[in-house]
Amino acid sequence: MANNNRLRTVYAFAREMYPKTVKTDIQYGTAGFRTRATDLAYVMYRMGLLAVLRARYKKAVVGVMITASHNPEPDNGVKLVDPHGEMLEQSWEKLATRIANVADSKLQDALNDIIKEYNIENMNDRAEIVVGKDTRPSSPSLSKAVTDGILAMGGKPIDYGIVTTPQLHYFVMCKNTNRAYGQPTEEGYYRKLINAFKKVRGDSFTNGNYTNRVMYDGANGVGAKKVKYLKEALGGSLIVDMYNDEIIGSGKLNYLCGADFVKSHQSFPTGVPKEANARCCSVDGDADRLVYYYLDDNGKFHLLDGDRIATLIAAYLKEILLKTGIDLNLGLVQTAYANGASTEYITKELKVPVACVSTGVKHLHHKAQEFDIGVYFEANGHGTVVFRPEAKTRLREAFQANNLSPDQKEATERLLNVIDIINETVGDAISDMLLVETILHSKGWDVREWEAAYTDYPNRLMKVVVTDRNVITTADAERTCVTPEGLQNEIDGLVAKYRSARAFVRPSGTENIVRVYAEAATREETDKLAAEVARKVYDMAGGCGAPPEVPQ
Ligand code: NG1
Ligand code: ZN
Repeated sequence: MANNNRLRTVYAFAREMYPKTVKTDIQYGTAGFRTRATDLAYVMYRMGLLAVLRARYKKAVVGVMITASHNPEPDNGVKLVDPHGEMLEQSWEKLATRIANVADSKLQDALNDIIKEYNIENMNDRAEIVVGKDTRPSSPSLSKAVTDGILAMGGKPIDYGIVTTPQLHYFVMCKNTNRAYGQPTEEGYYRKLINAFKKVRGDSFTNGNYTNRVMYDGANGVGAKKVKYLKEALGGSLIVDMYNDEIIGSGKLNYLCGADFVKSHQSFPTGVPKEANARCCSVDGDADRLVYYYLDDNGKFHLLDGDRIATLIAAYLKEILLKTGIDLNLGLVQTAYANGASTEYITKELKVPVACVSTGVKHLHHKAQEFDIGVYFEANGHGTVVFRPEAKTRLREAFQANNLSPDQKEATERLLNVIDIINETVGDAISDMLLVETILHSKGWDVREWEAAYTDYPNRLMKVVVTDRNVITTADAERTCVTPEGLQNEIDGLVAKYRSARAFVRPSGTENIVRVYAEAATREETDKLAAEVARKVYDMAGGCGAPPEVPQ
């Protein structure tokens, strides 16, 4: 009975304040719901409702983040965060899609179905829901819609205001581990990361060719806002020169800057001074992606993307692990978008096992958890390191026991501190930057020495607009195209014409397009292969608009 009253209130709110305004269906994709902010109020309200059911079902705190990451300012989006700070479990993504799309009059029934299916009995629990948002002008009103949904369902919203996506994941994890992971406050987050960073760095801020200054492109978003606090707390240990930190609502969020722009255009962002060989980095609009880059003496742009960050971290962790003498296994997880040269370097030079999984952080995160220490990165700069809880316990116990040599003890202490620099819940641009800076400092490397590990194969990413992207299905971590029938054969034939070539196609999970990726020995061959594959997709998978042009 109490349930029915509750759900009647939920429906009344929905009808009066957050009516469904869009007829077409929306899908919980790779990164939650993402579309024009003006179309999202009812979706936000409904995600507030669902978050409370999820929290009651898991008997834990869950999170809701309002952001559209690297998308332009008029867009916004929402994603749910599970109790250990991970992305929402896949089976609930389907429920999210269902709840977002039912008619107002069917909302009550749809919620009741979930309550019954998952046997959610504690409908009076004031489940805590942690809410955060990025700097978009649309975020405050959308956050209010989420909060209204939480309240209507009888939950307790905890509003963290403007935070980065990874900060929100961290807060959820802290709350559910009874603060063992850290204090669930922004101050607690900075304190944990910076204390560990300073301990590893010690008193000497420079080393060899490493200088303690980095040029930071904040994408005019939350990543810029938050680094202001970080800068102060870092003191002289790392000087972060900040650029692209325009105020909220300037319309410049992610515009010609930020990690996605730098990676996908493979070019220098606007707003950052062009200084030869200066180490620069960019974050995206919610600060969960990071890429590094520099301009050489001739003004040529060099990108150090997620693959480079992953290899740097894996090599460093392998080295310390060896010094500790503690037998833990280390692995690296990539997607098919990882540059082939990075995969060869990791397997052949570093001799670290590599796994390849489908696009989307949840796939990488889960695979990485199969190792004692799992490093994962998407080429676009989203990634982190996860440590198996037993592995952390073994390191702590070994450190406390008195049977390690001084070198082993030093290495174990260092590794334990490095773990605290890392946000294990999800890729975190701020934490990843502190980790990269720690490693470069420890190696005494400038950005060119970091880049010297291997040479990327030229690569090209293209988009093909088709009527229905779902006609493309794939297997083998997206590297083989299963349908339309015959397309993979055609791709194989094209790839065979070029040296050291590779290409694959897959439907995007965030845009209504098919993505084409190609790699080959030279830039010309790569561009030609990518265009030829794109043309095949256009011809065989229902392309629309102008066909992709193939260079002769
Ligand atoms: P889709 O649109 O499914 O390719 C893109 C990125 C993913 C991931 C998501 C979420 C590429 C090729 N794809 O997914 O890696 O970051 O966005 O933001 O970069
Ligand atoms: Zn992002």
